[in-house]
Amino acid sequence: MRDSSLRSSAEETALGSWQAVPHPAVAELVAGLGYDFIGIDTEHSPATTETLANLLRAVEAADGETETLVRVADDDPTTLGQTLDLAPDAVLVPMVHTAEQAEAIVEAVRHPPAGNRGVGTGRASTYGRSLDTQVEADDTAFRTHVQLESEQAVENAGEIAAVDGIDGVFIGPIDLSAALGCFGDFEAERFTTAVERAIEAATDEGVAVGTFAAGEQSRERRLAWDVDYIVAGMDLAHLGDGAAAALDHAERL
Ligand code: 3PY
Repeated sequence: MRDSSLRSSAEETALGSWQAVPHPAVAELVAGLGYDFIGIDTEHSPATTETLANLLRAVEAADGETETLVRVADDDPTTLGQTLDLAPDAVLVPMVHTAEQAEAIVEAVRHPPAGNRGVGTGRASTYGRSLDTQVEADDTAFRTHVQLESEQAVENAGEIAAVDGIDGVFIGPIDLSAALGCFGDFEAERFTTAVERAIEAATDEGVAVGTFAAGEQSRERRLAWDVDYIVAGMDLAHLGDGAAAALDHAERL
């Protein structure tokens, strides 16, 4: 099994929290709670590259041990390069459907000669002061995870996971259920079959497997899946649940 820091240990599932509210206070608060990682969303959030830099700083300042997994907006090489210049621990690329797409992603995140990522003078190279080590450490400084969330992606899960440079796959339950025509029905046979297939294929290739499990029911169910890391909490859900519960309580007094 290839080592992945998104796995606490072989027996223990790494637990993360998802950040969609792009404010450093949220990153700092949640990172101080003891999660193994914070997943920072830039696909479905208003976070800009500039805000992302401050979120990463806030997580690091909070305890120095919580890892950062940034979900990028897309697989565009510019998006990937700009994100990696900010030095997250891992990137998560959404909507990856084929091994060819995964290969192109690996090429985009590696500097020459392995790939074609441009050399930047960002955080990852301490603002240009360690360009040489940044390029040398290229393959080990961060990990690359891809999101499987379509029928085609599940069919190709083994090939995608086998691409050299892919460190993990992440099952997107909502999009996968939508793609399979059973949106939100996580008990549907075609959904559970697809999930089992994706997990088995990726595990056979020795890469980490993660997924969302941010609600109580999904935490219970998906911790039983053979996955290495889960997103166990989500800022917007906590805020909504807490606000609704406070209102409900006040109205009943
Ligand atoms: C999924 O669950 O499919 C997601 O990617 C949610 O953003």
